[in-house]
Amino acid sequence: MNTKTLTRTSRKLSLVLRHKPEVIGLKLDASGWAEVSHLLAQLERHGTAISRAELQYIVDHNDKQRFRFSEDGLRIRANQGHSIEVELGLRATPPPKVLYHGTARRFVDSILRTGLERRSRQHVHLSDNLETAIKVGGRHGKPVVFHVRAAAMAADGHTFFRSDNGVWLTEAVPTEFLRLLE
Ligand code: HQG
Repeated sequence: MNTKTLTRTSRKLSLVLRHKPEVIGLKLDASGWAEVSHLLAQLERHGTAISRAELQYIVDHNDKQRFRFSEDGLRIRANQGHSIEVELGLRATPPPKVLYHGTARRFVDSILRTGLERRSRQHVHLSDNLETAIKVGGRHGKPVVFHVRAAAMAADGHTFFRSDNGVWLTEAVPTEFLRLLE
């Protein structure tokens, strides 16, 4: 599979496993899992035929490890990033002292007014390093980074989760825990 096809197929997987399974008539269970055989059949039916081995390759080589197979290899799901309601079953985990959130400059005023909201996704996404935050922010425009006092939030009763691919997730970040890094 060449790089272009790989990226295109990986994007399609993000779409159907996180946001719109219905575009290929895919069914996810309450925890976001799809049967691999059903996924491959529906992809083929909708013009994106790939083999089981190619799917394995995409899962193994995905830059952010966005997807994972179940232990028995029969099911697949996205590790995080869902907009559809799924129960990932992640364990509440104490966060590090500081986490980061990258966003675009044009969202700053609004974020300083209302805090970080999850918007269309299930959680606000945070990273434990600046580099990732800058990259995430760059997807939306000129990147800026917020410093999040995560341990203080946890002490205040906010719950944090860490997805299988290392993204920190929480419901919302109130303004008092946010500081814009200049
Ligand atoms: C912003 C990618 C105005 C928020 C990344 C963000 C991540 C507000 C945007 C994952 C706001 C939502 C998620 C407020 C939040 N006012 N804007 N009060 N609160 N926002 O894409 O965090 O490559 O849903 O700052 O790596 O950018 O897809 O979230 O800019 O892990 O695997 O609203 O997606 O992963 O945008 O990215 P998104 P995100 P993948």
